[in-house]
Amino acid sequence: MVEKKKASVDTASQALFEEAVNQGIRTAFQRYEQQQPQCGYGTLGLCCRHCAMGPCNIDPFGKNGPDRGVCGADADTIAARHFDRMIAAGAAAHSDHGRGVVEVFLAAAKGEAEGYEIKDEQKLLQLALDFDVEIGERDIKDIAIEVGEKALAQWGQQEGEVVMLKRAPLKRQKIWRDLGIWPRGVDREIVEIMHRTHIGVDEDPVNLIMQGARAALGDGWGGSMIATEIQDILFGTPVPVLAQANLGVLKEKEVNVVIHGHEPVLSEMIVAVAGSKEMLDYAKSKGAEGINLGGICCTANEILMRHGLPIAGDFLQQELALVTGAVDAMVVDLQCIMPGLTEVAQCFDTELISTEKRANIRGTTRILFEEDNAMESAKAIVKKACDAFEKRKGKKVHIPNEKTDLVAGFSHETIDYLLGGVFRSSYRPLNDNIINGRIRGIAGVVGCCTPKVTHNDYHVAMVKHLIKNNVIVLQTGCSAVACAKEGLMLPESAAEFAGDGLAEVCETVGIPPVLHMGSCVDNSRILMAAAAVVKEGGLGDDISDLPVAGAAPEWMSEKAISIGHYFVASGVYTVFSATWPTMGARKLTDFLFNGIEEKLGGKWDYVNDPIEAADKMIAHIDEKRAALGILEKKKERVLMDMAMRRELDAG
Ligand code: NFS
Ligand code: SF4
Repeated sequence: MVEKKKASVDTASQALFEEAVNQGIRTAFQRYEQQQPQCGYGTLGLCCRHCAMGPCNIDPFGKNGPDRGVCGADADTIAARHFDRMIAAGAAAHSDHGRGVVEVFLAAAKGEAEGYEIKDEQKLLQLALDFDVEIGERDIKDIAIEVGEKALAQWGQQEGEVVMLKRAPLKRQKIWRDLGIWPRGVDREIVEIMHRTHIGVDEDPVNLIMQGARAALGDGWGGSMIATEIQDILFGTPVPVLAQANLGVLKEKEVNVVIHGHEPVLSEMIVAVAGSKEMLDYAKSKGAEGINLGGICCTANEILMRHGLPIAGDFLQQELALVTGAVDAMVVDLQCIMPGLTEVAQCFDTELISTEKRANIRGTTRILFEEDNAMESAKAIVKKACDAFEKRKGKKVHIPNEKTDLVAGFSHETIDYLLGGVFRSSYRPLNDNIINGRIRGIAGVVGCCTPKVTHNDYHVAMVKHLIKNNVIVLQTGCSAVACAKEGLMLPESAAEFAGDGLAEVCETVGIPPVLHMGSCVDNSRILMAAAAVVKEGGLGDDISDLPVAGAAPEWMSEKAISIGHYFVASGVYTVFSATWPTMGARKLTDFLFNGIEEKLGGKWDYVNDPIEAADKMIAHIDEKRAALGILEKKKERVLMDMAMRRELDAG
């Protein structure tokens, strides 16, 4: 018998997974097993139900089964339409998040949202320049209102160009213009995908994928980037903070409030309220020693980056957090919230509170959250948690010991500042160290976790392999949480895990070899960093010239496909693992993995083994180094050093 794969490489998650099994509680891990075997047509991208003549399947072996749907669509058309709809959904999720943030910002600027204020004026002025808003002697409030209005208009813009893409290198901008894929408006490109993928509209896989690029660019350089910028303006641009990660951050004797989801407009208010004397007194009146906040999913990354609050866990740990029995309230807004949570919460005294009009989850307590009642909602939530604590007090809990220190807060600005120093912040030292070969290249490793592979295994293996080979790693999302738990986000980890060249740079600057850049909308920070490296000079004049690569080794969400596609459309070689959604469509897959590079300079790849995937990223990085004429430098210096060290080790 084949031995069953472990649920997780994270020992805290593995223990809680077993605890759930013992207690007869179902989580995503068991539900995944119950789904086996999963539909082969769906897995290969060969199932279409875009109209009621279907559902239609294509025979993946090209034998006696159908090679076309009822309407005549072939495998490549069907899979391309499906791929585009994933992009549309992902781009919509990020962008709708961005829109929500801009709405709160605008209300705050008008003085209609109590508790919110402008924290980063410098960044507001920067954004004002992007949007051609006059600064002069104007009042900061007036500038903010005009920036907010112009930013909001990006969603509904019908013609012209989404503004933020102008932050990309000029050569990249020309590629987008020449291909006709510069997004006109954030919403428009998403709607156009829905139209073009309706029965009987766009049949050509290449044409479909290029529209996918247009919508994805509207996400990465549009909706997501505006979300990041406005969040920084409202809540502060992240600077380095020390924090902890994993379920060991829960505290038996305190009221544990776990905030799960994505939009910081809610979590920021809860953070503000939970520290108030009023709430602490209330908690104490219920017998608790304090109020302890922790985050799950991207909300975790948001409150970590700006407040140093602990990360309780990643996507696959949301149910396991409840299995500890120690979570008094889990507050959710939207995205990546498993409906399975309610079933788990029912086994405990946990208050499951949903806060979003756009996302009702049956069986939760509804405390709707809007900008004009933010404070009261946050208070009501924390009080509910305290009440739940009173019920939980004295009962057995299963809080694991694991909690790992990490340093986070690496916004694009932080990197700029740390590398260049206070008087001349710049990316020059990074570029120089890439050119001289101490740093071989840069990898963005991002995305979700999925029960399709052992939880966190691929993230950790890939990132360790990359830094060992002197590739500095930038991270966001649940991938960042996985590596934080593993201890890779501490400056000390450079000496332990990184290759000699990278370790030397990290030690000199005092940074970890793996940099936490935030939530998934903050992948826009990685785009900004890439643009800054190009601008700094010496490494070509487009993102596609850089020795960089991207990956999402345990991806599962449609957002991840949108992110991957805007990386590809920005010129980056991007590798996914775990599964690939177009595998049954040969011509389409060949276009995504090869042909698309001719147009966009970046391309997709799928490699299931994380080490092999990392090796392909490194090979790509070396190819780019060779094209820049800097490959040899790396060889002389780093490989000799490593060989020498090996000799020493052997002796
Ligand atoms: Ni990103 Fe954040 Fe995690 Fe995946 Fe979900 S939380 S937006 S989608 S699962 S990384
Ligand atoms: Fe079948 Fe075509 Fe309808 Fe899809 S759109 S379900 S392939 S008939």
